[in-house]
Amino acid sequence: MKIWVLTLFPEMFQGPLSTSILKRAKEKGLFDYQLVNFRDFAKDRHRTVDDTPYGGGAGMVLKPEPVFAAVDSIMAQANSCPYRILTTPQGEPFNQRLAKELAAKEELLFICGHYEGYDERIRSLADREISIGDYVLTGGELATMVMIDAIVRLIPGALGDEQSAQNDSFSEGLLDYPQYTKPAVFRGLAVPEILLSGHHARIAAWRRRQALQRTAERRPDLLAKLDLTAEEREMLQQMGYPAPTCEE
Ligand code: 6GU
Repeated sequence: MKIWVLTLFPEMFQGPLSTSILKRAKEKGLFDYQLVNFRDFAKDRHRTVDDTPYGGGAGMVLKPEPVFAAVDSIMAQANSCPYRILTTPQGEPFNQRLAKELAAKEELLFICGHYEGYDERIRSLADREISIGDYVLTGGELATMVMIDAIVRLIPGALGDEQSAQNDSFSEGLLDYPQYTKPAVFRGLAVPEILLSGHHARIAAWRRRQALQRTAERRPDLLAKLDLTAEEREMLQQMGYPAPTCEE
């Protein structure tokens, strides 16, 4: 996978992209990235990227010309046609399903919005407008890094253990079950007996039950979207959670 990032602040990306899983994924050749500063595409002497809004009002707005010129340049260099994402708090909410969808693309281009906003015509450059949550960031850079992290770890081979991405919270629409490691008792807190039993089928059933319970307690909104088996509905009922039904 190739990831292009259009940003006024390429230096912000150095930490996350050169650490841990992302660093290793790049070293393994699983993905590559290129940071492009669209200020380099501003034509005037002062390399201006923003201007005052038509119609008045506070703040500055990103100008279309440097962003369009930068996207043109990237499209000319790209191998395939990158799937273009515009970061904006007004976008579609990012989630694990979207991360999986984007992880299957050959080439991505993130356009990081900044300042108080951008000229509306910039939106026409994007295939998708995405937000990472209902709060306002000073720019799209952190949102882009969050998305790159969630996407790249899903590329086969990026995580050491192929199982671990499948067991993630949300991968099946459920939160994760609780995990423990040694010691068996720590400060009086014991690891659940079942996990020490070596009984794989019972452990799997316990984990499923824990994941269901956790999701019911913390994220009933997720539970409502699941295709539960009759047995799982029964299990939830016994734990005191009303069997959720999906009313279309
Ligand atoms: Cl993608 N951009 C900005 N500026 N703020 C956000 C966001 C994106 N997602 C949530 N808040």
